[in-house]
Amino acid sequence: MQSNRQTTDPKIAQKLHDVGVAFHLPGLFFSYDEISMGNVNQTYKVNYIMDDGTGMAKIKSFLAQKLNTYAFKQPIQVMENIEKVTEFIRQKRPDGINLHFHHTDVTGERKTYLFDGDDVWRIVNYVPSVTFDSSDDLTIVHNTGEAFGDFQTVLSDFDASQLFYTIVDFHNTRKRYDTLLADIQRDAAGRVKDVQTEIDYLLSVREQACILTTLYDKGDLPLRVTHNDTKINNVLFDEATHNALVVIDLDTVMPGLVGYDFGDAIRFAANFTEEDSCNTSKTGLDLNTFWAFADGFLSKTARELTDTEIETLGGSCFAITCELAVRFLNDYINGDVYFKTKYPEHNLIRARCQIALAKDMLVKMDAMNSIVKGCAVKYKG
Ligand code: GN1
Ligand code: MG
Repeated sequence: MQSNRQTTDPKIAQKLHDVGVAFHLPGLFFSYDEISMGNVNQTYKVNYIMDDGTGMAKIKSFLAQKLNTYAFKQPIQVMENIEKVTEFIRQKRPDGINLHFHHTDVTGERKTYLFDGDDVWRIVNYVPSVTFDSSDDLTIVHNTGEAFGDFQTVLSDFDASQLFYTIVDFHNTRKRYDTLLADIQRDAAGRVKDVQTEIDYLLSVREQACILTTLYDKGDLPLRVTHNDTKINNVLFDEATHNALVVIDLDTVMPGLVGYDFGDAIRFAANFTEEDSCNTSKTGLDLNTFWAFADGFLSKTARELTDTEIETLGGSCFAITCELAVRFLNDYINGDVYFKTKYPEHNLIRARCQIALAKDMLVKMDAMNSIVKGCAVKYKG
């Protein structure tokens, strides 16, 4: 579940207050909670008191986010993508729960971002909800699969050429490997000598891990509009019914392959352990969770997917898991410059956990492929 940390740092409070003024948030700023979810951006729930229209006070909250401009070098392009995509979804689903990004008019122009000299900020509506980092409840997992499948379906007629590549080659596994190899040569933090086992494993499975990149380069997989960061905690659920409400974290919505979304979701949700567990003897793929997600996802997408796309969904889980192992290991080697870390070996532990998961996926690949095939037949015929 999402964990919020109650803090009262006066500097942060002042900054959030000022950001709220720039975005014309109504009412009186009175408190904030730091939301500790997410490995890249910094998120705060900001709470305002205002008149409820009858002279009584009510509390209304918003989410303020500071974008990580190390990860997102072109934050304006990120916000332009998000504005286009959220507007498109709102027009198609006017009655659904949607994300609304607030505007400034600091320079006479309405913008969904504020550059305050150091950082880029944005404000989005707060949706009362609950999130999950994992779930044993297969209905919740199924709902997550439906939500990400539906996200892709609703954007299937969105013109992908309108979107910037907010992080170029984000899921280009082969380029991720190339970067790892270059950074091993640089050895900026002097850590390569400690991670030879991990490097050796990842290089030994390189071609299998690059399956999506290879098939795309051959022209065998179509480009779609994908979310690209399909962790289960990027879906908001109704607190009471646990129905999925809305998909969040649209920073990486870009043209992509269906396997990116399917593979990343499984890597995160169907692992017996958290993605940064140091107890890798417990790490592995839970086939029940896999089935629940696959059934939900394919119930929304199977009719649109090509046979080749469906055939590569199982392999895409292995690909994206290895890709994340490469990225975590790469960041460890570089001295932890990209992902937020809680302790010095955090990225190495994450990489080891992804490697353990990838190994278990290979053992279970036949079962994964059979489940995908069964779901596809059920929904596609
Ligand atoms: C980052 O921001 P967050 O926590 O949703 C990362 C993803 C990784 C994930 C691993 C822009 O996602 O690619 O899969 O951490 N996002 C970016 O937890 O790099
Ligand atoms: Mg993200």
